[in-house]
Amino acid sequence: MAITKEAAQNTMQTAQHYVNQVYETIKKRNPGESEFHQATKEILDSLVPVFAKYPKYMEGGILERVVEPERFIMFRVPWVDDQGKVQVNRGFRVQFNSALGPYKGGLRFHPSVNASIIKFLGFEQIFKNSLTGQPIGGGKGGSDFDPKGKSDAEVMRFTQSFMTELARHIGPDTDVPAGDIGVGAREIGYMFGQYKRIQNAYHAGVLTGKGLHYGGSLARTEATGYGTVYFVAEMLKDSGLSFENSTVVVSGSGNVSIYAIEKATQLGAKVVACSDSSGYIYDPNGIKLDTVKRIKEVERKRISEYVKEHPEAEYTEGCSGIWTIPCDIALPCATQNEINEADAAALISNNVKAIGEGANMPCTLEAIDAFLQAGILFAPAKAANAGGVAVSALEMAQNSMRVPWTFEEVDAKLHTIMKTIYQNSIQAAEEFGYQGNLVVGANIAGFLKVADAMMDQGIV
Ligand code: NDP
Ligand code: 2IT
Repeated sequence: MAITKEAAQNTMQTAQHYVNQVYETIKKRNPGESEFHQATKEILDSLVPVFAKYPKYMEGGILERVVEPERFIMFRVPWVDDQGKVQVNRGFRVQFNSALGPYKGGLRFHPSVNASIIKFLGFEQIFKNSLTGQPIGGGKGGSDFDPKGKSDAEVMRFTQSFMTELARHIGPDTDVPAGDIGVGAREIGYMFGQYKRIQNAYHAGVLTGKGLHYGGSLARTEATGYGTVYFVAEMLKDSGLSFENSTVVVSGSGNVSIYAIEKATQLGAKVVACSDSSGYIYDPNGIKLDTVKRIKEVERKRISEYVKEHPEAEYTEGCSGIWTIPCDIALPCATQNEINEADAAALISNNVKAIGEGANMPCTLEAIDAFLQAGILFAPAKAANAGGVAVSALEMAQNSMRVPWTFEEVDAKLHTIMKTIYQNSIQAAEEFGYQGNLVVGANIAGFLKVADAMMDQGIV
């Protein structure tokens, strides 16, 4: 017995040593890329029990290959603003892993975009896409272009220039971009028009998140937010809890936030707060979503406008104060690292019961540890927000068949996919001795499928 225990300890040590070595190489090869380091660290650490149990995954350089993008593209995006001045932005596309299908992942337009952010998002996308069970590899892209304050004409000229370069790298069977922060239906429309013009062919499946009148899927707009709530509802159910009569705080007021608020409200929750990058609103009677939709989706204004119409609500400048509002369920749906250790402590001291990551990597590693230590239910991003890309894959399927499905059909498939991701993550966590830990479970379940496909396909 003692020998077996010692042997088990040795295999864990060997696995940990191997993972540490790979992580050191990542840091050396990608200096200063803190977001990429953070995303790889979380996944690598949770794979230690996999390498200990199945040493075959340490052979064949699976891990060394999976952390190195198959291709990283960076390009100049010149365009002319409304004053006639030449502007130059930087464009990116990381084609990270194609073991399971064409590269798939969104495009982000935000001034903070750089190589580190694109790589962290692309790396996460590999395992998220694997979890969906759909045939899609992992990719991501974007630009440091800031859509805020730009006219429609400027956004069109920028996106056309961006697509003029990107077009040569993508295709319905090669790489299929979609939206992310700063990229919604308007930008996808301009990009699709430019791609079609360059190719002189109607490749409907080259982009997802398209408008409904030219190949978009019903329920894609709602998919990420709805999917996050479906996933959290499954997690709550296992602990005898639900959204009904709960108080919810959602950060952000963009695509993911709006539809997370909508579904949580439909399930009987009261959502009392949401935000944008300037500040947050608190409405003790529950957020009026129609007002938020009009302000953010139509008028493209600041969330502070809300209190002009609803004087019972309060607006507070600055972002992180939102996590001091008492709630049962917190859904961070804005951006990376928006919940740090202090924010986590505030939520825990207010007796939060569950966290659902709608955004990508919204919690720091320290915040995640704090939630897990405190026994708070925690739904990690790559599982909880996978509904968006899952319905993107359903959009690709409909484009290939040239047959659209109804809203109800797509929504039902989304619901099933989210339940399956939850079950697979719970089971993987249990198999490897981390019962109830969805962070470890999702990482392992996502990794194993990619690793098996990579083994089958040889050293490429
Ligand atoms: P949107 O551009 O529609 O909305 C983003 C929201 O977050 C806005 O309210 C924005 O405020 C706020 N925000 C953005 N950056 C910051 C920042 N640095 N600090 C504070 N607030 C910020 O993007 P999405 O809703 O599409 O994306 C939100 C998150 O969800 C991202 O992490 C994205 O990667 C992730 N995600 C998106 C999916 C999708 O299908 N769209 C799928 C899966 C994940 P403001 O209006 O002031 O800019
Ligand atoms: O982070 C994400 O999963 C997305 N932005 C959606 C990607 C997609 O291809 O739909």
